[in-house]
Amino acid sequence: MSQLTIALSKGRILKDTLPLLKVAGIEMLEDPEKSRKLIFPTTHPQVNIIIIRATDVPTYVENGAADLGVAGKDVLMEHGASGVYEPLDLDIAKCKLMVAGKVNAPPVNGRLRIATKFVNLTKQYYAQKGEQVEVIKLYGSMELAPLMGLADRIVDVVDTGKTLKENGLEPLELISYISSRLIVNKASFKRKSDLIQPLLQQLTQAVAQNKV
Ligand code: PRT
Ligand code: MG
Repeated sequence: MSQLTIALSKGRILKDTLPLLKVAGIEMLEDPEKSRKLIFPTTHPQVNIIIIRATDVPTYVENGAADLGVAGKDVLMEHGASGVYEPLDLDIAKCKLMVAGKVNAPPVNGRLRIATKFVNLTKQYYAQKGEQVEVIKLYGSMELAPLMGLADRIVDVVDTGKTLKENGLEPLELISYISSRLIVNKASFKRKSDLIQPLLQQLTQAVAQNKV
C-alpha cells in the first residue's frame, strides 16, 4: 500500500490546516506543538505528517521527499516553486505582502535600501516598477531595520498591522494578497492519484464550507 507524506509547518499553518484535514478523515494522533518529533502518523493508515520550517516546505515537495505540503503564497513566490502543482487555495493564514516604512519619513535621496527575507520577490517587484533598489537580506525582525538606519523600507507580510504600528512603521504599498496553498509533487500527483484525488476533493469541500 502506498504512503502519502504531507509537509506542514508549526504555527498558523498547522493550526488552520488540521481542521481541513479532519474533514478528510485525517487527524494527528499527537499534538506536534507539544512534541519534538518531526514525523507523525495519523488516523489514516496511509498518511503521515512531517513538521518542517515553512520555507522548507516547497523544497521537500519539489523533490518528492513529501508528496503534499501547505505553504504561504509568499513562500512559494520567493522559492519559485515552478516544480510543484498548486491545485488548491486553502484560503487560510491570510495576510498581505507589503512595503512599509517609518511613519512620516522624509523622502530618500538615491537608491532605496529595502530589508526583507523575500529577496527574489522584492527584486522582481522593483524591477517591474523600473526602480533601482538595494535589497538587504534579513532572516527575521525586519521591522527593526528602518528604525536602526539599516534600511529605508521593508518588504514583509502584514496581518493586523499591529507589529508595524508598534514599531513606528506604516504600510506604504500592497504587493500581493497572500493565502496558503496546497502544493503537490508532480510525480506523486500521477503515481498516487488514487490517494491524492479523493483527498483533494475533500479538501476542496472543506475549504468551501469554511467560506460560508
Ligand atoms: O516563523 P518562522 O521563521 O519559522 O517561519 P515563517 O515566518 O515563514 O512561518 P510562520 O508560521 O510565521 O508563517 C507561515 C505563513 O503564514 C507565512 O508564510 C504567511 O503566508 C502566513 N502569515 C499570515 C503570516 C502572517 N499572517 C503574519 N502576520 N506570516 C507572518 N506574519 C507575521 C508578520 O510579519 C508580523 O511579524 O506575524 C507578525 C504579526 O503580524 P501583524 O500584522 O498581525 O502584527
Ligand atoms: Mg514567523
